[in-house]
Amino acid sequence: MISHNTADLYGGGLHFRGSFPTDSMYLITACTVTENIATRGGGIYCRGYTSPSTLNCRITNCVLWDNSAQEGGELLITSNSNARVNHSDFKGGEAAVEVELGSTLTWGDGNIDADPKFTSGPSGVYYLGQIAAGQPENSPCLDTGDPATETAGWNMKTTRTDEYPDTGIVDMGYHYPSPYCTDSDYDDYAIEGDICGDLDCDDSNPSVHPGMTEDCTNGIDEDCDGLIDDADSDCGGYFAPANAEASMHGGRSITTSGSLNALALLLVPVGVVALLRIWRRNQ
Ligand SMILES: [Ca+2]
Ligand SMILES: [Ca+2]
Ligand SMILES: [Ca+2]
Ligand SMILES: [Ca+2]
Repeated sequence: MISHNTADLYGGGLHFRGSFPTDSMYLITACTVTENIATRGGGIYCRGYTSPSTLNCRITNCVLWDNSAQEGGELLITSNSNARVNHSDFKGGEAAVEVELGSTLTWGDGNIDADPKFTSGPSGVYYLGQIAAGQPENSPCLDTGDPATETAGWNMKTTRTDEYPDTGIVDMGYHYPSPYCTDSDYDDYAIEGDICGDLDCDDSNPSVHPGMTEDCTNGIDEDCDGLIDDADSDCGGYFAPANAEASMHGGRSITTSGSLNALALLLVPVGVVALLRIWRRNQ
């Protein structure tokens, strides 16, 4: 949420600048940038460095509304900048973006130019109007973000005044925290699961959540599927069937696959020695 800032010259809300010789990439997602003022680039100012384009500004799932400037009220791209906008709500649409000095604008899919119908709620004034939360009409920003956006993180935050989390396709614009979802380790997964997305099985460890890859050697179930290290199919799941079979036959519960392995190593040589003895006796 970036609002009510003023810059004398460039970028009332945000000012991105290219570097040399390394290309720069800025990705701005699910932001609301509103009521900022500058001389150039009221909402966002993207400036490259040298030719060819060195700066890439990517704006997705955002609302840019009611920013103002003498040039480029919502967005100004200049000096070999290379910007791309998709699934965002821009006041004035593509025509309101100022493009100059060797810069390019890619106006991608899903952009709209429609009043976002901001409404006041428990934590601010930029919630999105929604009939389901008690407002008279729906904001055009509901469920109109990029469908390819990962839901983790957004589905435990909210654009609704009743603070119910964002479900389905991500909404455009800033998402406020939702009291329905608890995420103490800030890894974008909550302990409630259900409407808050996939369940975080350890909310004190940001390296443990359903989006992690299982480390096969550390005794921790980091991807929260209930299976640890070798038992997890991500690690081959090699010993899992043996454990399942022992349990099916009413054997004592074997908790570690390592103990099965050790037992096999012990029994195989004993069996071979016994067979050798029988063979010698019969010679
Ligand atoms: Ca968490
Ligand atoms: Ca966690
Ligand atoms: Ca592990
Ligand atoms: Ca696991």
